[in-house]
Amino acid sequence: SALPGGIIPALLTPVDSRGETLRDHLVSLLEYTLDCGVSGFYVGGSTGECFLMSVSQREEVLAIASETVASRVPLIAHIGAQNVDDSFYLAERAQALGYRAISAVTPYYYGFSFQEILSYYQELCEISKLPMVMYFIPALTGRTFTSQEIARLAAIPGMAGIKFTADDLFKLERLRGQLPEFVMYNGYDELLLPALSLGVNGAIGSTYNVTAPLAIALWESFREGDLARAGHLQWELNTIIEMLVGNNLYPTLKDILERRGLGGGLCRKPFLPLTASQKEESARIDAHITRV
Ligand code: NAY
Repeated sequence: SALPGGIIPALLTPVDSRGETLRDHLVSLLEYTLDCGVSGFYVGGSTGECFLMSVSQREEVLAIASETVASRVPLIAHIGAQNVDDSFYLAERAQALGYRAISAVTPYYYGFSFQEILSYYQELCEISKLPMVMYFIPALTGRTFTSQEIARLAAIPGMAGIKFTADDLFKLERLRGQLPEFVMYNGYDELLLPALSLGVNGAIGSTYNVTAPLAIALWESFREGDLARAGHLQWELNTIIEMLVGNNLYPTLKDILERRGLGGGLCRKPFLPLTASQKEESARIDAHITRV
């Protein structure tokens, strides 16, 4: 039924030095963020390192998340893959595992035509009973779309929403007005408050794995009309995000979880472990978050 709104972490995948998923660490991260009051999880996206994983590793993470969360909040499975058969397979698994929705990154690398991308989503939406959230991240796919093209994709039966990971807020605003029923998720945590003011339904982001209480407080301040407090919280969050992004984002998020005793583990290759000086910076960032 309904897609979740509110603050939704793009779930990290803790792994060991051989790239195997650390189940206990993943469970701790899920329980910790649930305690913070998040509204759902986006499982197996960019932050989950899906493009560095085998299909069976991705399936395993989808299964651990659904078993652990056990319907306490809705889950969205990112099933996009370069091999279409893998996407179809993961979409089926997501449905069997009780996911609320599937999501797929827009096909990338080969410079596909709009028609090719349209038929990719049409086919996925036909084979899956779950609603689809298209994952728009032009900075990483190298493929952007006009708001007219996004509106055509939104008209596919079963296409229920978009994860808008772009900083073109004019485009976001135009889409919001054009597609009042379409579920829109903000994808750049840096822009949470401006995106909220333009009417997004929720926010999916990597940094919420370690800043969920602050992001939820921002969300609630906005809802209560306390824009001064919401603006202050965005400023606090952006100071943290700037530090995180400057220190190698995903390994730093995981290192912070390790420091909190939640076990973030490592990232898959070719990500490198943090250097000694990056670890010192990570400790400073964690201390800073705790102070805010
Ligand atoms: C994903 O699929 O995990 C996401 O895209 C979540 C959105 C994040 N984008 C990426 C590429 O990591 O949270 C953002 C982003 O990390 C954050 O805004 C810092 O720039």
